[in-house]
Amino acid sequence: MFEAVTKNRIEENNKSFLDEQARDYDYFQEKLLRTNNDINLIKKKINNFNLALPSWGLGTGGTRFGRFPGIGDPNNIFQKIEDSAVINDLMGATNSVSPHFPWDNVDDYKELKDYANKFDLKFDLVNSNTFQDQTNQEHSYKFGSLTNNSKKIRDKATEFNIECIRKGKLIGSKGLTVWIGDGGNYPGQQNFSKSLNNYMVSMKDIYSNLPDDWKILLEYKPYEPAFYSTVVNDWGTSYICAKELGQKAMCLIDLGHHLPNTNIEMIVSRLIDLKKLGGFHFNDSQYGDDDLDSGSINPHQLFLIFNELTEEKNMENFNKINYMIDQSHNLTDPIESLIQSTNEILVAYAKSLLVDKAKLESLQNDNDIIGASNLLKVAFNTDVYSLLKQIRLENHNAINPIFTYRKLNYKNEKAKERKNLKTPSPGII
Ligand code: AFD
Ligand code: MN
Ligand code: MN
Repeated sequence: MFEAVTKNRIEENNKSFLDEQARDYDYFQEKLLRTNNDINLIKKKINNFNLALPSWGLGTGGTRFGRFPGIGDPNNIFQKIEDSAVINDLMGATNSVSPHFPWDNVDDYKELKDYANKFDLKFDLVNSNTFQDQTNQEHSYKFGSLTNNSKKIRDKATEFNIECIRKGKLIGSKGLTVWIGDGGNYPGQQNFSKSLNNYMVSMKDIYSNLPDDWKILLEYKPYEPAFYSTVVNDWGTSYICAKELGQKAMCLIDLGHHLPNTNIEMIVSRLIDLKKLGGFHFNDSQYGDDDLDSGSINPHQLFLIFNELTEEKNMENFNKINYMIDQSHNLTDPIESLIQSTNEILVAYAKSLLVDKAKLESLQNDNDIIGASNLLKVAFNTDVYSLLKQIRLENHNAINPIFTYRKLNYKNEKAKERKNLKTPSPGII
């Protein structure tokens, strides 16, 4: 750590916040003393939490209407690693990056691994892109990839996923996330049963190439780019497929991949009990797969999700789940959005740890609805900013990361060496 932003630089900028922080944290500590909470245990849990950054979230995103690249945008995976290191040095909570192939293809994967290690970063799950054609691609994914009617195209998509596993092994990853854009726009276009069957045949092939210590995560999505039907449309479908594939296959919940008003925290609980919750893609949304910054629209939902994850019986497996951000930053500097989102996710986690679970259970048993609801509300309304700032201060990270980041003038400096390429980049997919 501190290869991208030096400790000195951070400590220098922390100085002006030390006084205020001491007072705020005193108050927080005093407040916690009045409850059953062990502050050191909470700190330890937060310190052990790791969130992966999406390589594709580091460049400016866009919508299908256009894209407005930011100043000093990274142009390749090496520059994205550098930007990720800035975030991790300031926040201390995101020590891994999740790459997307072929977007992050390089000539030498050992070099890539070493480069990331230099910044104290590792690689999280790898992602395969079969929802887009590459230049001069011979067999098109226009009508689907792993579920295409043509065996040739299905095989090509399958082989590509196997290639992602090979690349992932070289950079020390331990899993593959599969999201496909396959589906249809018109009733009658696709046979629901046949396409899901094709998916299973392709996935079984991919699964058989998975190393023993790897997992494969199945990401579902109800619509987009297909607007009438998608092949892996919901958590039930994803669960059935994961179950049939075997132990290493798990489900991935992307918060934006639900229809409005879906009770996502209940899906979390169901998948945990079914032993198939493998990972998250955090983001926020107002309407659909908006890929907005985590906690920017509905922080309460995020809190309720963590409240399920931190139930006593679930804590044992809490850190086995792969937590990741999956956002598209169309208007903001991605580094700032990712800092802010990381903080919001940690806020939700910290607040969920304040819920007295035993008390909640007894209130539920007594059918004390107001009591139970209030218990959650008190935790949700507790200001945990000073706790998170304290953790960062103790770890030599930034008390106020956005402030420190702005002082670095980082993107303007990078703009001198990074060309402002007008290449298309993922937007809201
Ligand atoms: C998609 C999915 C998936 C995919 C990403 C690519 O959420 O995780 O890898 O966007 O941009 O919507
Ligand atoms: Mn996703
Ligand atoms: Mn998405």
